[in-house]
Amino acid sequence: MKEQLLNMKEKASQALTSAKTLQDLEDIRISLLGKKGELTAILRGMGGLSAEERPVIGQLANEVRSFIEDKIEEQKKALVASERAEQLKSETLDVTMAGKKPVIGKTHPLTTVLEEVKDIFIGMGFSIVEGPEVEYDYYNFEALNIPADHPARDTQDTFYINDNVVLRSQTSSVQVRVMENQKPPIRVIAPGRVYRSDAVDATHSPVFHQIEGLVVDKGITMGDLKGTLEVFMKTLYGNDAVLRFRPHHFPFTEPSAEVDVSCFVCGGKGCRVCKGEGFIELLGAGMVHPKVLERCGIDTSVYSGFAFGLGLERIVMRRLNIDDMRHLYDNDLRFLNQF
Ligand code: 2NM
Repeated sequence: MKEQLLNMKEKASQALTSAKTLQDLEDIRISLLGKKGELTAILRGMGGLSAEERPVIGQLANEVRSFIEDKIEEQKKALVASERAEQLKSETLDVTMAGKKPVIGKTHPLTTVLEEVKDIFIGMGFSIVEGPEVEYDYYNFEALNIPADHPARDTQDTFYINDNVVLRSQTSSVQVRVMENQKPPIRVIAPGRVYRSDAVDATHSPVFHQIEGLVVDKGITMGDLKGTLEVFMKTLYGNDAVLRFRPHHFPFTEPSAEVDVSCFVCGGKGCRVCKGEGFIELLGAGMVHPKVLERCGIDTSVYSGFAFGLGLERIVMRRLNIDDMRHLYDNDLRFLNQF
């Protein structure tokens, strides 16, 4: 029996040392020290021992039991410690490691330039106004002195929702609404989407963006228009920019002008960009037609005003040297990420 007990101790020692998990340890404990375990089985033979041998074997059996129990405790501690060490290792955070760069979008060039233009006019005391893109033909045409037989009203040129409702072809409709609802002094900028029944090509799109300005107050003259546009242009194109006014016709302004800016490439000498002109067409402008003011309930014996309108796409294309308008709408990141 002594042999058996010592054997068991040796075996137990090896098995416990190589136990990998707490469950392994428990399994071993049960198989050795449990009710149906090895030790119980060995001790069943105690009955056949002599009176001298019995206490000796009994003591040895106790020693083996407590050896195994100690060994289990010891091994348990070691396993728990190494598990904890593993866990700590796997959860280690290296705060010096380079971070993952999040992919952030950026502002579309149309928006960037629009914001810039808005800022310039806000700096001169203008407010930003918005209005409906689906508009009564009254606000888009009639109120702006564009009569029923005007070519702009042709279905070739304008998208009609029904006889009285159109997709606005200019944001002047917003300014008519402002003049109807606000007393002068009025200083507003109306940026937004406008629609024309045009085929898509490098310089045309059925949807594009306009920025229109309107000032109505006592004693407003063409001089105020020139001064305002001068500040706008010089802020946008630099102090060397020179404006040129050419006589023109719009139904809603009188007198009307087309306004050019000196070529930002050659400075006015003439080059490929300005096609030898030295100037580049920039916007339309004029003194608001008395008929337009009167129809909005503004007394033309007291008030006068100027207005202007420009296409946002054209300014962006020129600024960023983009030769095809379609690039601005394709949402191709390979293109957009260049700006
Ligand atoms: C332009 C050119 C000239 C314009 C006129 C008005 C209003 F509502 F006051 F009559 N708003 N915008 C105007 C004048 C627009 O675009 C080329």
